[in-house]
Amino acid sequence: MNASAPGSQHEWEACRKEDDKDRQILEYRLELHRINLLLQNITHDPRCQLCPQRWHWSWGHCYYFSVGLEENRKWAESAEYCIHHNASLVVIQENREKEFIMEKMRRFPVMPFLWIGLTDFQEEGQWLWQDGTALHNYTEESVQWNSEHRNCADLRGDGSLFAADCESYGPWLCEKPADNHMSQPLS
Ligand SMILES: [Ca+2]
Repeated sequence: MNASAPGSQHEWEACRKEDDKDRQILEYRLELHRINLLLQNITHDPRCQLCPQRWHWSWGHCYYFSVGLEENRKWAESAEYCIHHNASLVVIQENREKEFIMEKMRRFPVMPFLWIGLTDFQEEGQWLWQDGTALHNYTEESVQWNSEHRNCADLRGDGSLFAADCESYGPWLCEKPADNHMSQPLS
């Protein structure tokens, strides 16, 4: 009988609405929690990062400067390091790539040179990049100090290239394509 009284009915309706509201708030909080977890997973997921840790992204590629991170190596050992990380010693194809590298080199206090993926040990004087392309195809620069015993090119901070003894120890620069689709430059 009490339940049918107008006052009680009103109270019951009010309670039900209050319950609905509480349930909705609870649902929103759960949803928020789920979204937070999702965001946390995404941002901590290495697949969502453009480059591995300590690699630098530029125009769809990842670059690794060994300076301050690894002991200096001979040219061939440097190349091996890159291959081991699914990369190669850098092949400088464009001006903007060279500028990116030079800009990075300026930030390191001590970086006399970097081993790069350019050699002439197949044929003296025929400088070839690791991908088989020739030096003169895309840049005016010549490799200075070349001789029969200097078959590995090093890159200086001012962008110039020098021939060096491949057995010398130095820092190096690896390069690989960034494999995440988000890393592609916007067109
Ligand atoms: Ca040479």
